[in-house]
Amino acid sequence: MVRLTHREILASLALFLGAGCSETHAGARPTAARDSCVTYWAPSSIDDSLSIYENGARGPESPVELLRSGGGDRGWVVHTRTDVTGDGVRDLVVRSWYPGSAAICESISITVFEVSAAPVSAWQRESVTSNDCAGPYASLSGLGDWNADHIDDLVAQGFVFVRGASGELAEDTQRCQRGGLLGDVDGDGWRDTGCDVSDAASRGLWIVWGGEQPERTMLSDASGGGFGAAGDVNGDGFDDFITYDQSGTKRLVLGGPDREGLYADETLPASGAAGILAPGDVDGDGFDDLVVTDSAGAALHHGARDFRARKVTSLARIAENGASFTAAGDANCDGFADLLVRQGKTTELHVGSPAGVRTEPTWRTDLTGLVPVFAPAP
Ligand SMILES: [Ca+2]
Ligand SMILES: [Ca+2]
Ligand SMILES: [Ca+2]
Ligand SMILES: [Ca+2]
Repeated sequence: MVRLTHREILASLALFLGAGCSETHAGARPTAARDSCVTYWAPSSIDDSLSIYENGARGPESPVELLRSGGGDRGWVVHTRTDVTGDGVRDLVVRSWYPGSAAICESISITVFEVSAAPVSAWQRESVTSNDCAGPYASLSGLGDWNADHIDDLVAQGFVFVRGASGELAEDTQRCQRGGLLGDVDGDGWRDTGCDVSDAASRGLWIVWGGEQPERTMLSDASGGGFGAAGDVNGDGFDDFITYDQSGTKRLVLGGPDREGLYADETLPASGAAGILAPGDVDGDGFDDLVVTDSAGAALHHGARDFRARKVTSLARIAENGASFTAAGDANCDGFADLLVRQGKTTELHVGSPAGVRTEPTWRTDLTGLVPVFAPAP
């Protein structure tokens, strides 16, 4: 059974919607506890390794361990936002791929590292492999509990992988083109999931409501769009999320107890296509914030009781056009959510503060694939 811990409720997810933002996840509310801190993994395309960093007061510190197996010939893609083993702790899902020898086919392997409070060397591995030339698993996302067995599942390139009670990963017959955890939208203590279903019989955007007996509600009968978690931007205790349609228009939907009464509050941003990232509460005021990227640049939209009256802070001094943002969780363990900013071959950590994102980076690395991983909840 997967019940939400307090920390998991606060963990927001993110949305990759085109130029600007990287796929990511995050979320931290100011707290004296270290449980909001993250550990960093740096996938390296140079030496086929995964480096693990631990956090210090200024951010990630020297790598403490290296994994060298399973990276494949073309590197790693790491996904961290789901709990596929059902123990209440998010796991690390790694996709690695290998070029085919004869034709254009590639072999793709998805490996689940079970994350726990135990030393990393104790992690278990599970993997599935595809030799499907037509559809290698080029994307990965967490799905929440798709088949109602209280164990989180995965979506890889439109294929649903369900995790069985005995630990195996198996391909489901249903298609979910894009899916992901939205947080606890209806406030019942169970995580809820969004899914864009492309099957003709059930085409549309669906929400799978977590619970002892999970239910599904269709939000829209139009397929070709998707969801992204937004955290709780208006601080009412119900997680909010973003939907986007086939044209790319994104709308903020505020969570609430009425599953049938959800409505889109506004279009984000008003000017059109953009990336939206949910880093958590960057300024520590108790409202989760959003990083919105559009043609005018990137800005931090500060969460507020009335989100329409929110404050907006430009991030132009932190990143020029072309930079990508990744939620960093609370990398320096001060209770404020932080941002990773990647520009060219450099990744910088910009930490949150009461005024917003600090302009000067506290940490810099030449690793471009850095992926934050949340520490296990206490
Ligand atoms: Ca719920
Ligand atoms: Ca809310
Ligand atoms: Ca805030
Ligand atoms: Ca911080």
